[in-house]
Amino acid sequence: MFFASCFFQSGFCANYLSACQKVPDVYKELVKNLISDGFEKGFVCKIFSDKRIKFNPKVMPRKVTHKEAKLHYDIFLERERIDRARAFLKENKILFASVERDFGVPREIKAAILLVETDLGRYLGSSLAINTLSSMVVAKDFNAIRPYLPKEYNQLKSAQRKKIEKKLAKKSRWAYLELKSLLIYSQLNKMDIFSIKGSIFGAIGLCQFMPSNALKFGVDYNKDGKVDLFDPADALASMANYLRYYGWKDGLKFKGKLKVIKQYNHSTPYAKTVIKVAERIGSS
Ligand SMILES: [Ca+2]
Repeated sequence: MFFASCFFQSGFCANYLSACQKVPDVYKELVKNLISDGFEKGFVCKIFSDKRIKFNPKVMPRKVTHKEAKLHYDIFLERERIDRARAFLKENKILFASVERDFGVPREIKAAILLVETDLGRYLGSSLAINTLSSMVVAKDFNAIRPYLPKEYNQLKSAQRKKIEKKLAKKSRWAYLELKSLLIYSQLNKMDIFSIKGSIFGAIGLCQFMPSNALKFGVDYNKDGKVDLFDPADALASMANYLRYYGWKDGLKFKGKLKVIKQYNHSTPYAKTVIKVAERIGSS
């Protein structure tokens, strides 16, 4: 079918072939896999031959050595941040009330998650999600990422090395699924993939969803025909939709709340911080 259209539309064909030839070597196998998984060749080659496509081998070591529990969450309890969260809630009062009515998750919890995740939208990540996820997919070889690992990883025993190699393979497979979701998300919502910034692990939007969750839980709350997680209305409703799916309901006790919020980020210090921040936002 493709070659037939190539035959009749030689201009398109030439563009397509030259785009595929420009795909950097590091991404050739990835592009091949995406095409065999059903993505349209022209679409994938155009993206991966773009000058904005970068490979960052430092992404994967961060994923392998990341320790969530060590992060300092206390900063989110600072007065200045709580005040800003309260002001944000006030500015978006109608939206928060509407989402709370439709999904039943308290506005203070949502504001607290927004504060912790993206500082209320101030920090949405500095890299393009496509680059972060693609880099993670291909950076699965231990020797290739070795220079970027912390010193303690320099002299690993064979069993430890095997463990890391297994972890790399697993994270690479995970990143591939997320990359596919990101491509689908951008197509479905007609978003330019090069406009989608992400966290160091490829989470996107005000609510910092991984792309697979954007597809599963994303809500077009402002009814403009697309799920835009960079839009406060869609981001808040999607977040509430996610929390409701994982068991948020009225009357949850502390342990129940903790359990649901840990589905958002698998860290007890994170979940405890969100609850504390929400309490402070709500108290006058
Ligand atoms: Ca929308």
